[in-house]
Amino acid sequence: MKTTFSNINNIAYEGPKSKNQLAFKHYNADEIVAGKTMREHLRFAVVYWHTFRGTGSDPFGAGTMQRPWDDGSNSISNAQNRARVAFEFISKLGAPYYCWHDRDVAPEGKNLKETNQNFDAVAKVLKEEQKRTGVKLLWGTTNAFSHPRFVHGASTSCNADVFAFAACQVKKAMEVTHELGGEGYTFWGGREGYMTLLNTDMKREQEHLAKFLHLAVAHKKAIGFKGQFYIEPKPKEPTKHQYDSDAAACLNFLREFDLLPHFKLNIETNHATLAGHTMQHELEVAGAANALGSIDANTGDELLGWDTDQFPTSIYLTTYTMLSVLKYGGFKTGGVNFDAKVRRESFEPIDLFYAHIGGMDAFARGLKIAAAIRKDGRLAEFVKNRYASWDSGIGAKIEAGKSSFNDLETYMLKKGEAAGSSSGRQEYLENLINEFI
Ligand code: XUL
Ligand code: CO
Repeated sequence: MKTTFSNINNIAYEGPKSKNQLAFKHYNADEIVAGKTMREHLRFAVVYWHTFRGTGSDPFGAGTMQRPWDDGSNSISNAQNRARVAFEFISKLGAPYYCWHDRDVAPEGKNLKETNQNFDAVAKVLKEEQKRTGVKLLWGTTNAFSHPRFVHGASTSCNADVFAFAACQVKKAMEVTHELGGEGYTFWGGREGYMTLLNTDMKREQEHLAKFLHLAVAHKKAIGFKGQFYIEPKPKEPTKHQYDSDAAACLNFLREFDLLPHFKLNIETNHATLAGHTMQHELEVAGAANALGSIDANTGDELLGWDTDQFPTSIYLTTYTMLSVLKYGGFKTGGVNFDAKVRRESFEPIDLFYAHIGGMDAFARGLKIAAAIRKDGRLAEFVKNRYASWDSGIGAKIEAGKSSFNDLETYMLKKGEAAGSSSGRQEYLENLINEFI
């Protein structure tokens, strides 16, 4: 096997004083934080697509990545060899999970039958490598957006044959996920949206999307796959408007079509930004609906307006993310999946290590800081006290559903004014967070 990782040892925890860029300074997998090991809290996953298929190309230039193990061909043997290299990387990094799209791991054949055979041939190696290294599949997904057949979308295509083809692809990818012991399956609606409403029957397309997801739920049951289904919100790119535009839109869609019990959300940082939200906002929307499933960890560039998928290094970002994750009970089936790519300029294989180590350390710090803020208790206490008027008297009566507009009028006519609100203390709270950063 041709690999360039042979000169790199397993990445070890060396502590915050270490100057070694090929060591963890904060991620200490076995260290207990808030009752669980960091490994159990964070459940890191490496993505196959950016990390092993990313070429570094952009709209203005060709690929730049040096990947000496990859012969650039679409052969099965190249795909199988790439899988072995991927597992060498993931296990040296010490990430417990990985994620793929069907088309990342195996090449498309000349028809569906051949494509499925290619997938099986590579899945066999994935299974061997999972067994050899202990690395597990966090979730699988389908690429139903790159091939020209998906020009008008997949399940929302105007062409019913495209819906059928995408269904076959999801069926197969779900079956392979099941075979590999995957803990979840993600639906990101690559081109499920529109470029212009002039040619789009939006109602019909959304009904088709719901029908598609119901068929997936039925197939899940049929094959006995127990993993969690996720929807990944994103507002735009590649289309002008994607139907799964943000957490709130996804939840509304799932509720409208009776799909909510079957899905949780996979929240991605850069998608939140594109939707005009913070990651924290999206996590809170999902968490409040008991639908926070997993996260795609990355970040955007504040001066670039697209999905740059950079590795997360901001401690504020990871702190706020982990505050929400811990608040809603931590990951069950989900995890911190690095849907992130090294920059086009960072083309050497070793950059893959630097990028992931940095992301893992940033999340380890976010976890420790969030746990410390929760243990300190002042933030939660402040929020609790802020709503104290709801814990007794008129507030408790309203919350218990025991009041009417007439009651409230009697109450307020007697009282005369709604006074007594206290300061929101944003600056005080921002300073409190900074005490821990
Ligand atoms: C696209 C994106 C996808 C999904 C899986 O922006 O995030 O890679 O995570 O299809
Ligand atoms: Co993603």
